[in-house]
Amino acid sequence: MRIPLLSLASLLALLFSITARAQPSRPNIVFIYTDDLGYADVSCYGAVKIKTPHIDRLAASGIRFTNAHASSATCTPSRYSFLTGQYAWRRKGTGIAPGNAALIIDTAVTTVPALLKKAGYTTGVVGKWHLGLGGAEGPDWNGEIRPGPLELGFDESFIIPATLDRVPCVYVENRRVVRLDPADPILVNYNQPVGNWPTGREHPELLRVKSSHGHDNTIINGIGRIGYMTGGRAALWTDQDIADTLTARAESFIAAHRTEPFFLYFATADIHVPRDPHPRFAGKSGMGPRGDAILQLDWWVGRIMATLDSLQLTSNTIVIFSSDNGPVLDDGYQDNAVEQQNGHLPAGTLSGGKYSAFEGGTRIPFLFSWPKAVKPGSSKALISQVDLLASFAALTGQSLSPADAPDSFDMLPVLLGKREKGREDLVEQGASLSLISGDWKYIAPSKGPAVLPNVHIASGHNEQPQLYDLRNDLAEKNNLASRHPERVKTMAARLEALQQKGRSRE
Ligand code: NG6
Ligand code: CA
Repeated sequence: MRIPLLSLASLLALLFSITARAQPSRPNIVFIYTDDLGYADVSCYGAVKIKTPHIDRLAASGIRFTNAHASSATCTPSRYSFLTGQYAWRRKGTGIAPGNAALIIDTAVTTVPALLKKAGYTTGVVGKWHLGLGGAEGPDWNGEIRPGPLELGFDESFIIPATLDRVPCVYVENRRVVRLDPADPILVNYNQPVGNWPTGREHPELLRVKSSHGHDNTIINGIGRIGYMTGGRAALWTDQDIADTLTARAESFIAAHRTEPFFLYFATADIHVPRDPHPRFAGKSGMGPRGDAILQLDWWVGRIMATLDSLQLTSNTIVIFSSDNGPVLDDGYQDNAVEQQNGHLPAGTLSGGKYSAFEGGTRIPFLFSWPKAVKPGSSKALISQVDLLASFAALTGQSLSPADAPDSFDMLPVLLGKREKGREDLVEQGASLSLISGDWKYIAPSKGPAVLPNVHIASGHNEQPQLYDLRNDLAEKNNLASRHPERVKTMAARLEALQQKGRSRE
């Protein structure tokens, strides 16, 4: 039988389209990971006192998740979990890292960038790192700083080593401190003063921003920091320019790799303390520096989106926007965040915030935009940033070995808006460990103050077990543990089993 030429061509076209669809897809991925941004700090999650049009644009073009979580209520463990797909509480040494800590991630484990690199992605990190650098001795600030991001699968790296409020206040590009003059070596110490630069404790008169608690060691740019440093004068960052510097770096990474699939982990410095935004944002929110930092953050997002637009990459780029933990007003500087709150509720109706076991600690904004493949909407599915690794593996057609990302579940269908059901359950790490299972949340008993000193945040500590019905009591006001002893027992046993097993994925 002779097949007419035209139908042969259409048959081939059909076959081609089937194979093309079966291929794993390789959209670009930009993960915008903000610092200390609360669930309701942006207008698309209910803020009314502040407007965040660029972040709202991502919500309008993608899926807005209302039950998404950072895996911890502080920075280092959340970032650890995102990059490794393992709950940080499984590993010692993953608490808030000092600025001279050694790298806390084992270079042998599968990380998000290493996984994506295997799928042909060019990978880059720009922004806050806070996962330690260097071997057991910590980083050699004056030499080659390794291991670090490049040993974990990033092709390029331009980072703030720890936090804005921790020394050394310098950028590290790949394995070197940027603009370091070898004649002026950097010395860092977290236990005792080094050199003779003034400290906030001894010279409060030199401070532009006074400390409210801590932050009274070496003064850099008129701000007292955590830790002591001296040297590296030419390498010091200028706080008010950090947003511009990092955004320019992120933009040039995108532009340089526009013709290949790329993954950019863009970890913003905003809105962590010290909040010292560029003068063009200062005073603009009417809510003090914390609000101004939110405006600056929104601006960064706008710049990234404009870059993608101008390179015609928006349609096939996944942009994920999220935060590493919940909000805090006074995190150690007298910057009027409390006085100028102006009725704004950073965590909305949730209780607690940063450091807390309540939902305010880990329930965060999470937007997933991929115009080419995802219809806009919202989702109540339970998901965590720890799931991104397994989801990216699915996206790029890779399978995980049992040792990889032990707490990460493939949530790709949920992220793409094709499935409503998220995880069965999730462990949250705040002042205590909690388990969310369906509508229920169990907080394991723990000792500690009910309200955290200095930051004035409800901790969630309680020596008795706590059980909340999140469907009717998202604010976790009504402890139902004594009414449902069986449920408490089951959930406590499940949490215990997850701890014992060392993994969540079968
Ligand atoms: C705390 C700091 C706080 C912040 C936090 C880490 C004091 C008194 N408080 O110890 O300011 O730096 O650590 O924040 O020093 S995180 O978002 O990086 O986890
Ligand atoms: Ca943080």
